[in-house]
Amino acid sequence: MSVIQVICLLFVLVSHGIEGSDHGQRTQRSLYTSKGQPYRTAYHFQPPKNWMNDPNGPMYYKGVYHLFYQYNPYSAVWGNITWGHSISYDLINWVHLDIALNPTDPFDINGCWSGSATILPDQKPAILYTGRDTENRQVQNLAVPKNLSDPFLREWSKTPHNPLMAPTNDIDPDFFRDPTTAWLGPDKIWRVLVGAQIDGKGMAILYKSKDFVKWNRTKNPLHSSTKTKMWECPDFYPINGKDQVEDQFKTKYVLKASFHDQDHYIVGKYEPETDTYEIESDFLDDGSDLRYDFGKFYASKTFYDSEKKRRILWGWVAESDSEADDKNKGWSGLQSIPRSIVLGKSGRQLVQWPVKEVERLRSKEVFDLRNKEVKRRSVFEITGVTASQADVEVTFDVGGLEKAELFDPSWVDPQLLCDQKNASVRGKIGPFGLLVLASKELTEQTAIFFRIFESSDKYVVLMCSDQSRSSLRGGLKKTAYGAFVDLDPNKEKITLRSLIDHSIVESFGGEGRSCITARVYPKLAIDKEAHLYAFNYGSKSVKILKLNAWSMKSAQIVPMKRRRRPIYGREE
Ligand code: DQQ
Repeated sequence: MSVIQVICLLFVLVSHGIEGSDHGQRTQRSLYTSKGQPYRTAYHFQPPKNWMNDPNGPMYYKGVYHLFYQYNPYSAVWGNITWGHSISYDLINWVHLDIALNPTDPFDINGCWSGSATILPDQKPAILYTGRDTENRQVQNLAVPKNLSDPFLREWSKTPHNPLMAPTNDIDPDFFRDPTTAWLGPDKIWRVLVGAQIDGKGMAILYKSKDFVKWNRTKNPLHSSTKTKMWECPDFYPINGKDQVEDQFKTKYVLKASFHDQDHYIVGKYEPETDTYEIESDFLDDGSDLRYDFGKFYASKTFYDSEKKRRILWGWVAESDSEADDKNKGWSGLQSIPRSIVLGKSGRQLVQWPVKEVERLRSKEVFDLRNKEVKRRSVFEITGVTASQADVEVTFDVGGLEKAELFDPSWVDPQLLCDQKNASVRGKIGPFGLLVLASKELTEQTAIFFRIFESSDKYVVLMCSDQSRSSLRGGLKKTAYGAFVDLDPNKEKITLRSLIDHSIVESFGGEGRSCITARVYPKLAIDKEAHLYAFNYGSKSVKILKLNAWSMKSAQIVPMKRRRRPIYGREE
């Protein structure tokens, strides 16, 4: 964005009177902590109160990032679903606007469910979303901004042609939803995918349209699977290449489907002339699928950021406490820190990294450690940072690999393996990593760690995020999430980054090749009582080449109010 655009935006914001909250003043967290809200986050996106699930229709439009989300305005549990709406200039600081889509018409009276935004060639944004109609059928609808000169696109009108896509005889009206962002083929015809289940098979049905209003279903779905049930929130996009039509089809395409509470993806080549998708691997749903995140992360959606030429991924991070807990808290659900997503060097799988903008929240004080040997069975504290609100990056150098334990080829599912070999199970090379949201005496701790095994032809790196000792509170799940990391420890160092924010820990292993997000609800390790440690419970020492930890400032995630103070994301 040019300087002139920034100045114009600042002017627009001041004239619209958006209330910001200076650091140290009101933030989404400080609004709540006085009311005993240890789990409210400080820099992850959440609405002021009530229920939130899927990210919807994220887009960058004329200098502003928009995030819509599935939102229940009345309660902290799922229901009465509308589209909440917030805007940002930097993907980190947000202003909450009024609800963008409410269930008002026969074609969505029972809920405005998930969908996506498409920027049409004449620079007009359009939203395709699922409505539940008067008969509770799932149908696909179109909404467009009422006033294109409003920079925040606050009001949306639903076209009188709705519904544009309705379930036909073979489509179960309960399994037909969540349209993707549409794309234009070389023939100038629009394509869009809708998630479905037909004859017990999960699939992405393909529709085509010349005018974005009249849509025809193609004979075959773009892809389907006998191994899965309903595909929710499909996503389909070129990776590596640009989204411009000229070279968009020369690159690989990712197809993501949400099922089984997890976001799975495959990579392949898309042929727009025939609308065929030639895949490199398929969904198997046996624990071996490629996944965006191996922890709590669902119904995600990407969008192309035309300003910074990057693809951004958002995912819904649900609570893992009880419904009664959510009602007590008065809220439920977070969004992940937006991640920039690229195809890794191997060309086989994706690599994700928190958007650079989040680093502006890092405070000046930093814990900086180099070349420290972490002896076998040892732990040390990382001091001087606010451990409940931190960003930690660490690089390990692991030698003596010939001592690694043997890998059993039947260990296909990394989560099962992390469950069996959680952080308290000592090993040879590993477990080593971080203990986050830990109490002083370590009675509470969330361990994020690695183990290295030797298989017949290579070393296997396992990454775990272990909640078995996360909280002294009863009734919480004690899952240990797991992922294999596609790296050769003989040739590469092992890196870990964790974003810690009161009740969420997002971890990125192997420079973002494997990601695990966890929800954590400590009883002792809250706010100033939280501590951060590095540990090695293996029988071989490991070396920390570099460890940096920063306290994180709170983001400004606040409702719009008529005040004079401006807010925008480039002020620091
Ligand atoms: N959430 C929406 C649906 C979608 C599901 C309803 C996925 O459209 O399939 O809130 O979490």
